[in-house]
Amino acid sequence: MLDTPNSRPKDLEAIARTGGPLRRMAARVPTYLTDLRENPAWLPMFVLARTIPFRRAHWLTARSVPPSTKSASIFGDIKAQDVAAELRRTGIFSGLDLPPEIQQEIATFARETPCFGNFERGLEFLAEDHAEAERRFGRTLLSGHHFERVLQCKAAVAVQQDPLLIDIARHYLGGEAKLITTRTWWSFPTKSASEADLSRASFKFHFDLDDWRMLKFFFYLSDVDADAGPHVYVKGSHNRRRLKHQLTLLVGHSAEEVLGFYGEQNAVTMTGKAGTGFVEDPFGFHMGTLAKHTPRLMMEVGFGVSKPSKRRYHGEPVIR
Ligand SMILES: O=C(O)CCC(=O)C(=O)O
Repeated sequence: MLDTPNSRPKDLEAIARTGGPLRRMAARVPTYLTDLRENPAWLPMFVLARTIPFRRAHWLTARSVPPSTKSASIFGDIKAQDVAAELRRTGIFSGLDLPPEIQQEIATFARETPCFGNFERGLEFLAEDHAEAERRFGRTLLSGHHFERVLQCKAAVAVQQDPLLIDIARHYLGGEAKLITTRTWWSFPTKSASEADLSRASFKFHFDLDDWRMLKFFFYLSDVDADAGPHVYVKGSHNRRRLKHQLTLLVGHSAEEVLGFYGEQNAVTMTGKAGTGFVEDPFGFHMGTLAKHTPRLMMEVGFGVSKPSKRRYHGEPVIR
């Protein structure tokens, strides 16, 4: 989930993220139907994977881990077992930093390749033209995704294919772990957002429910300080769940409610220089915050255990 509202009521994804609970659920119905048509096994996952007993039962089906490949990783000598152990304990591991030349190549690609605003393919612009694009489209543009264009970038593909990532995914999720997402996107600060846009966009803790067991690797491709939209993760919330958060239909919950239960001291704000990388179990509560002054450029590589959704693969809410 990303922080991308805009003020037009016809934008279902914006309502789905920012409206009241009933409107949010109703707005997601077409998306759910698309998922169901593509993969009927999505429905039991969607209904049951939010509950701890069913998740634990599913985890018992994990296949054993095949031997690691011997090929060298761009991340150096990090042990997948150690990362998986930390993931099991806290839900997040940091210290997977990109080599500078890889970070620079992806950042250059992202600057030079037009992106799509607010997940809409009709809103295409170059990141440096963001202010002009907002005027041209008459819309607040909070995000810009490159969708499948990311695969034109050799360095991004090298990250996606790095042997350490699949090795960590297998040690954590089981031998059947497979690639399910690869995306790059900008999160833009914007002058034209109303106060309402900003307050809706900024803080919404949520958990991901795209598969039974998932892992997401995130890489900052621009420097991210407290004002550049850092990612926030609530440690421990991946395997301890308030009953209310298991029986809810909604994945998003207020910061007050989440921090009140899982503990403010467990919320980690991930800041770091361009190239900083971390991996998390996205069943734990997390969120992206709004970039206040400088755009944030991010890459995500996600792993799961089921057939990947075509819709989600490059971050697209619904394939239109
Ligand atoms: O933008 C971010 O930092 C968070 C992305 C996110 O919430 C997600 O991929 O589920």
